[in-house]
Amino acid sequence: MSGTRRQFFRRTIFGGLAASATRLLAESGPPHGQSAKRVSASRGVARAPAATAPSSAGAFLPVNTPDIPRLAYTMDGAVKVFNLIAEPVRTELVPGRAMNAWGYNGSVPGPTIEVAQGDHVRLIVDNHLPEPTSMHWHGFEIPIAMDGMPGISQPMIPPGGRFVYEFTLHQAGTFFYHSHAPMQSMMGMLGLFIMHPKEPLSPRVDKDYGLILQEWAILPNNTVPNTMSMEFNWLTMNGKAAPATTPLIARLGDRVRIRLVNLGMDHHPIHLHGNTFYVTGTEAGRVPEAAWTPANTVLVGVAQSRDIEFEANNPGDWMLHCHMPHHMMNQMASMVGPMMESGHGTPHAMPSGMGMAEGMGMMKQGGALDAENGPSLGRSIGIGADYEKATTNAPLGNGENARHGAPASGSNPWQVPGFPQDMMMNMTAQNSKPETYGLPSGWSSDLAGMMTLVRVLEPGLYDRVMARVGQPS
Ligand SMILES: [Cu+2]
Repeated sequence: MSGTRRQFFRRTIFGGLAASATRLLAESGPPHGQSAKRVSASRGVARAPAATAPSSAGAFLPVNTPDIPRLAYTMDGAVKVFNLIAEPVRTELVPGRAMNAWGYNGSVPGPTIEVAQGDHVRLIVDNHLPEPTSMHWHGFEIPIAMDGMPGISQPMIPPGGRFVYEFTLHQAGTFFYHSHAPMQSMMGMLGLFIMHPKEPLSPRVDKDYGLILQEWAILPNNTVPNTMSMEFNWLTMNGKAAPATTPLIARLGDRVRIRLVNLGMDHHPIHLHGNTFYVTGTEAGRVPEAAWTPANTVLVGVAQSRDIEFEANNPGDWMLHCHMPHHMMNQMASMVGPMMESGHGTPHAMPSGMGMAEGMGMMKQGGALDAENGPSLGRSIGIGADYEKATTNAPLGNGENARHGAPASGSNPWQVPGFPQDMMMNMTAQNSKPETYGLPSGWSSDLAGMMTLVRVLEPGLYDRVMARVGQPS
C-alpha cells in the first residue's frame, strides 16, 4: 500500500475509532471482553461511583487492559475523584486454580486508572486490609506530601482508615500505582495509571493495550502467595496465567501499542513473534522518535514500564511472552516432579520407595540432592523407589510406548534420564472466550505462564471476533 493510501486508510479508521473511543469513555467503567464480567462481579468496583463525562482534555483512545476493570470516577467540580479500596481478593490464575491475594476494588492487579495530562485528581484510598498500608504513585512528579511514604510524607493508613491524595498531573505516559510495602506489592497491590498526553501522539495507534507482569510463589495445597520466596511457579499477565490470558486483537493493518509494566522480583524479556516493534515509551513517558530502535524482545525490568508499537501487517496468531524459560510454565514445584499416575487400576504407578517423612522432604540423613536421595526426595509420599532414580519418571511398558507413538524396538523414551522436561496440557475448553474464537483446536497446548497471543486478523475474522467480544469493530 502506498504511503498516501495508507495514511488515508488510517485516518479513515481512526475517525471511526475516535468516535467509538469517546463513546467508550463516556460509558467508562467496564473494560473489554472478560473484564466486563469481572467488573460486575467485583464488589469493590461496584461500590465505586459511576463514571461521568469524558475528560475536558478531549477524547483519547482508551487503553484496553484485558481481565482488569477500568476504575470509574466522579467529577467534583473540575476534580476527577477515584476511590480505591485495598482489600483481600480471591481470584483464579487459570480456571480452577484459586489464589487468595491482595488487590484493589476486587481486582488483582488493581483496576486501571486513566486520566488526561493536566487533570486534577483526588484519589481516596480506603484500607480494608488487616494491616496498615499506603499508596505510592510511581514516578509521579507531585508534592512530597502525596508520595505515599509512611513516616516521611504521611502516617500509615491503619486498617479501616483512609487517606486522600490529591494532585495535578502534568506528565504523560504509562505509569502505575502500588503499595509501598514491598510484601504487599508482591501480594498483588499495584495497578496501571495511564496519563494520556494533551496532544495526541504521532503516529496514532488503532489499538492500545496494557499488561501488568507479575510472579507468584504458591506452594502445593495453598492459595496464598509466599511473598518471601525467590522461586516463582505462577507467572501472570493482568492476573492470569496462559492459557487463561485474553488474546490481544488487532485488525490487519492496525498500528498497535502495548504497554508493559513489571513490579516483581524478576526481569521479564517480553518477546513478540512475527512482528518487529519499536520501544516508544518508558516508565517516564514518551521516547523521542529519533531514539526508537527496532526489536522483537524488550526487557521490562523491575519497577519499569515499556511501551512498544508496531504495524500489525503480518496476519496470524502471534505469541507474546516472557522468554525466561521458567516464566513460560505453570505450577512448577521443584523437588516434586511430574504428577504420577495413581496406581488405582493402572499398571504404571510408582512403587513405594520412601516413608512419609522423606516423601515430604524431611531429611534425617544425607543431603537433599545427593545420589541417594536427590531424584526422589519430596516427590510425594510413597514415591521414590530405586528404579525411579534411574529414570526420574514413571516407566512405561512397551505396549504403552506403542500407544504413545514411540518406536516399538528397544528405545524406550521413558527410560531417558530427565524425561519428560516439558508437559503440555490442552485446556482449550476451559479457556474459550470471545477473543479465542477461530483459533486452531488445541491452541492452548503450548501456552503457559507469562504469555498471551496477539491476533492479527484479516477483516472478516476480525469482525466476527469483535462481534463476539461486543466491541465496535
Ligand atoms: Cu519473565
